[in-house]
Amino acid sequence: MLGGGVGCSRLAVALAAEIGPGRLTLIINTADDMWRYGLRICPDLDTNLYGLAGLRDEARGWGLADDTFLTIDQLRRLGHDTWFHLGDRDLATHILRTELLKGGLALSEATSELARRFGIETRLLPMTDSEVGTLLTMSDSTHNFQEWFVRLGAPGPVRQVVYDGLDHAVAAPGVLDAIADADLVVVGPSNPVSSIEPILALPGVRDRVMSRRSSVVAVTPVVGSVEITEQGEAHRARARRELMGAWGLTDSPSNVAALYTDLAATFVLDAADASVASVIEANGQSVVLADTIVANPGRGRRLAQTVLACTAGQHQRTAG
Ligand code: FO1
Repeated sequence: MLGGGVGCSRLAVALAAEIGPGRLTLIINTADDMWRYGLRICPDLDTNLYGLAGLRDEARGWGLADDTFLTIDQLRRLGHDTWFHLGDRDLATHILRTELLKGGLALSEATSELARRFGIETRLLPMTDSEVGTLLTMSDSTHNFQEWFVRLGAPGPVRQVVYDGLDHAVAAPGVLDAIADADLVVVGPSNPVSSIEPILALPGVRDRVMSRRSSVVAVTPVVGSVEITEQGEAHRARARRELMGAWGLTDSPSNVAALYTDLAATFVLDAADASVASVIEANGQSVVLADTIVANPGRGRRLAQTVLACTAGQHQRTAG
């Protein structure tokens, strides 16, 4: 599965439980990584690491459950602008990763070492070993992704999205082979602009996914017909709306499906949005309807089963 943070992670946990953790490979976006306090922070890798280890804070969707924020509080007392909240125990992950990187390991090697220490069997691959950033330009300022998303609260309008460093980046070892060898390739329910596109834009990745089109299923990150009540989800939806807007698109399931027409034969659409299924089908994709909001493990299991049924070619438009 290709993906980003919490949406991808929730489905990954369910997929790993269904097929066995050793049979799942995750190719994770690193274009919103950054250096902070001299530490390499990889939010999407961390979210998946903690999710698979059963340690993620479910309410926030990121960081470790039951973490404390004493260090960041003290930094604030000392007059530092602490807009990016690193938990005390979360810091251990960033310290260890940074030590491993400074010791000469590539990010992919440091990530598998972290995964081993967290007791994770699922293969967790960063999309690349190179440092890539996402720069968002507003009318009179440019920000890196975390600054825009966390510090500023994902404001609009965003005029331009640039993946800084992607020109010189290559896919991490194992990424292209994992896509070639998979029984099923899942484009996860992640932000198409900030999480999926940076992965696809790496040399060879888009072509490799396209070559597997009949075995590729994309899961919608957008549920248009259900009101969002959860604060974190609302924040992520606002960011997606702005970033889709930067691409000249409204944030709708059919627009996301259209981005993946050449890549994925099947699109998993939320059953609440069934009315747009025919629009997607007219574009040449099979639509599978499912409950895509993974609000609890039971719903995750059902979505994972629906996604996995796509391997068996059960492409029927039924609620999963
Ligand atoms: N998200 C926030 O909304 N506020 C934070 O202070 C914050 C800190 C943070 C620290 C470590 C980490 O791994 C993730 C963190 N996130 C935080 C989540 C992150 O900003 C985004 O959810 C992802 O980058 C988008 O996928």
